[in-house]
Formats: sequence, structure tokens, C-alpha cells
Amino acid sequence: MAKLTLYHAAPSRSSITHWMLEEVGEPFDIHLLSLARGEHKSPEYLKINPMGKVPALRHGDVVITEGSAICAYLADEFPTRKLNIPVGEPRRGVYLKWLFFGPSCIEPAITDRAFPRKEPPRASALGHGEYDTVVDVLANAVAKGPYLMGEQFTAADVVIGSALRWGMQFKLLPERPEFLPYAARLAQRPALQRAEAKDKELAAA
Ligand SMILES: N[C@@H](CCC(=O)N[C@@H](CS)C(=O)NCC(=O)O)C(=O)O
Repeated sequence: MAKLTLYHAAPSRSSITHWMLEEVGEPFDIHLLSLARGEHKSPEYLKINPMGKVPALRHGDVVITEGSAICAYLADEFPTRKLNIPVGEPRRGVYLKWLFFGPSCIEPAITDRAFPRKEPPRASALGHGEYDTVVDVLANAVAKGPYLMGEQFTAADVVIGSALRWGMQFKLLPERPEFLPYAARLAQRPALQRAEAKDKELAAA
């Protein structure tokens, strides 16, 4: 089995992929980087991720960056864990939509709110459109449950759930009645609890 190494800073966006690795349940190593000490900008790390950001995942000879791509990769690479919707199933389209919705709609909507621009751009020129629409679409998606794809928990829940939990924690997403039970369900997952406990240890070290 090719070795899995997560380049991680705890806690940070790489915590999303830490949770995903815990869901997958394969052994993995953590290569911890201190953002405060700028270790993610070192020449050695820039060879791994020229963006100088975490996460990055090494799996044997391949390096994957971008959190959602890592989650999608792991879900497909370890299909017996049933964290993906396989190629050939029509539902895969919806699953992929949610994997992309995280970084292309939720994240920019949240960061726009956190760092408002002096001159608001035209909503039609923004990939995510309007913050309120993103929140409504998200609320509608998680309202029925238990997960985005119904009964099956997938990598899309790791991506969307992480954004939702983070957004509510920093008051950048509202605590909508649709969001709270979904977030509470995710918080019960042993894999998420393991990743969070380990992140706390790593952050304190
Ligand atoms: N588009 C990347 C964003 C990764 C990202 O911004 N990571 C932050 C950690 S929260 C980082 O490395 N920040 C350090 C920096 O940019 O200097 C992804 O989704 O993986």
C-alpha cells in the first residue's frame, strides 16, 4: 500500500482533509507545518505545493493539493469505504456538484462577508453570485438529511460540513434551523471527533 502523508497545520483548512483521512481509516502520517513560523513558504514545501498553502497530500508518488480535490481523490481511491458515488451512477453528478460548491460558492461567499469590498461587484460577475442565495441553497440541501446525498455519508459532507461548521463558528454563516441538526449529526461522527482531538494535541504541542 502506498504511503499517505498529510501536510497539515492544526487547525486550518487542512483539518478538512484530516477528518477525511479519519473517515477513510487507512494509516497515514502527518507532516506538521507551522504557519506562524512560515514553514509552508520554505523552499522544501514549495516544491510540494507551489501555492505555499496547506493541505497537501502525498500518496506514494503523487501529490494532491486543494482540500476538496484531496477529499474526492481519497473517496475514489478507497471505494470500499463508500465515501464516494461511483462513476456510472447518475447521482454522482449531484455529489460532484456539492464537492465543487464548497470551494467555488461557500468559501467565496464567506470570505466576501469577512472582507467586504469597497465597491461591491456585480453579483452576476461573481462565481458564487450572492451570499443570501448561497445560504438558501445550502439550507435547502441539508434540510432533509441525514446527509447531502440522503442516507449515505460522502466526501461531499466532509467538504460542505466543514465549511458550514467553520462559517457558523466564526459567525460568518447564520445558525439557520436547517444547519444546526446537520452540524450536530456531523459532530457525532467518531472520525471527526478523532481528527479534532488530534488537532487539539497538535496545536498545543
Ligand atoms: N484553495 C486551498 C486553500 C488552502 C488555504 O488557504 N490554506 C490556508 C490554511 S487555512 C493556508 O495555507 N494559509 C497560509 C498562507 O496562505 O500563508 C484549499 O482549498 O485547499
